[in-house]
Amino acid sequence: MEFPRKTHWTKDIRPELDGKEVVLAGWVWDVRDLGNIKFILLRDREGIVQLTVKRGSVTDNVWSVVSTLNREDAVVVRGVVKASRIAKAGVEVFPSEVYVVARSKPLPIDIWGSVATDLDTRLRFRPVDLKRPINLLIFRVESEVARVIRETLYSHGFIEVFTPKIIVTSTEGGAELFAVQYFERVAYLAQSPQLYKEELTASLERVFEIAPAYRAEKHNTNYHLNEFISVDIEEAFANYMDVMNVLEDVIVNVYRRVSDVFKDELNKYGIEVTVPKKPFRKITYDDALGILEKRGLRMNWGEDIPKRGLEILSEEFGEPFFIIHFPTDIRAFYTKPLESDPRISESFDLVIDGLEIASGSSRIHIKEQLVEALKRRGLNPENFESHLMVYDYGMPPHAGWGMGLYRLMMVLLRRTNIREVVLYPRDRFRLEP
Ligand code: AMO
Repeated sequence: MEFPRKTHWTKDIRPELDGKEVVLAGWVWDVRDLGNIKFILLRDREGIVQLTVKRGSVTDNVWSVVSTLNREDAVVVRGVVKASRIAKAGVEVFPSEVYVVARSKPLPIDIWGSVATDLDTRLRFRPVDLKRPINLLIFRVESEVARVIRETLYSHGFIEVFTPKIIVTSTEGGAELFAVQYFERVAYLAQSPQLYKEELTASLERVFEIAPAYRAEKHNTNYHLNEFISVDIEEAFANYMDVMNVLEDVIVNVYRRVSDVFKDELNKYGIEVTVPKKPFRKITYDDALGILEKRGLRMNWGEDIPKRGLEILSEEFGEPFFIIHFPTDIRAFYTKPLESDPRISESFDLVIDGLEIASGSSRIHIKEQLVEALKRRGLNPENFESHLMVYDYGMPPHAGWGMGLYRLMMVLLRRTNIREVVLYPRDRFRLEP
């Protein structure tokens, strides 16, 4: 079927366009039939606009086509914009041509909000669920978040890189690897770009990557997935304090941009975005243990702080904060110990609303020390030969972090389940759609 090309998004249909001819395209959100007049709400990615069709003012053909419309039929509409005092958005469109380019069956789930559907069912019908206006908003925000992260990192002199996701070594602990058959050998899906991004500091100096990471986590929680988008940076000639500073900029810019661009739309769903202030509070691991003890959560030195502990600390501080100086032994082998006290490390986690959003550190850049660190953790340096090579040729001191994009989206949009901010989540039990 021939049909004209879309000229405007629904959100662009404003009273200022009064009298102008436009071509819209999207889906029938709702039809209100008052006999000789029909109101059709047309939805596209950016919003909803009202089409007004009066019998006698349109051709018989348009009237009969419009009479057959059902919710979610895909349509292309040519029409004239009219400023209006009665229509909701102060504007409506009077169609002169209507093309039904695809018909829709009744939907398997309710996207209009009259019936609540549980998340499991929604994810089963995810391609349909994604038509819901809140979801359109979530994923438009996610795109903007990725954009502002990129802009901020470029402004700090980083360039975007792409490292292999099929690899041979574990970087973040062996238990969580997915094995893949790689012709006659076994390979693994990358848990993070860690070793590659570190190697790149010896050539490209400041790099970042936004890419999937794969972890065979067995726990099925509201904030773990088996595939997630990791935002990673690594910077040469820098330490953990320097890269924490970059992370603060990223976070503040993300919150500010989302607040600037989406404030009104988010308010409709009761979502408020409060822009945090720099610099973020920094407490040491030891301080954290002290505070938790006072609040009745006793921990042994050297244990990882549990989720409940992070929640208590967030209740205490409100704003995003860093925990720094973790015990060296609970961090990955590449983490640099403090020169003054090697039991603790130049490491940090960023916590927002009781959730770990990012973690990072200064790295060991001296080959002998790195080999020692591998051995201390029972890892065989021979398996890391291709990585260790770069340390022979002027490896600069460096530091970096990794941030879970979906975790950031969760706290930013105050979603309680990470799956809400993922198009097609991969968890312990979900491999499709
Ligand atoms: P880490 O293992 O802490 O550090 O991961 C970095 C960030 O990634 C997110 N994340 C996850 N998000 C969803 N589902 C998961 N299963 C999951 N696992 C981790 C979290 C976490 O803070 N290489 C280091 C980073 C570095 O030091 O540069 C690393 O991977 O938000």
